[in-house]
Amino acid sequence: MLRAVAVFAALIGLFTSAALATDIEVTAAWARATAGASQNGAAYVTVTNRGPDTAIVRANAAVADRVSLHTHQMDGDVMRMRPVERIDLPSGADVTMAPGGLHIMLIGLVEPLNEGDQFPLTLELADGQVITSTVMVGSVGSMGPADMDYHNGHGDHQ
Ligand SMILES: [Cu+2]
Repeated sequence: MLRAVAVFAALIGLFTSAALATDIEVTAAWARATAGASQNGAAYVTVTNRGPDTAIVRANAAVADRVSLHTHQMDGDVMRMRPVERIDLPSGADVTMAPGGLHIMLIGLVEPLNEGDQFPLTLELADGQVITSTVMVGSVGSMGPADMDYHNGHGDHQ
């Protein structure tokens, strides 16, 4: 299992800015390009926690005026986004954010997110750790790193 995790992390290493802290690893950080004139966006990360229970309690990114932790919940027949105070990172678990579920809401984007862009995202954890990852921006309909051409998308953007 550890080997599989390591290989997976290596495969998507170009997305990844592994935390210096040893117990928490962000193995994917991505966003969709914004559609049309949308002022808001969302980022998604996968976090592996090899340490004790903790939680994401805050996120920051310079690309947006405000960044908040969101989930989706059914409200009657309608799926709506809701802010959450924390996103739990249980010990030993992988927590994967994805469209339709947990996400990091980017409210009031400074400029649109375009496919191929990348930007830093900082996560603050309940135990005081601060982890900065590089978010890769995929297509408007991207479902995650697996369908993003990260080999061409890395490193030499202005
Ligand atoms: Cu949201």
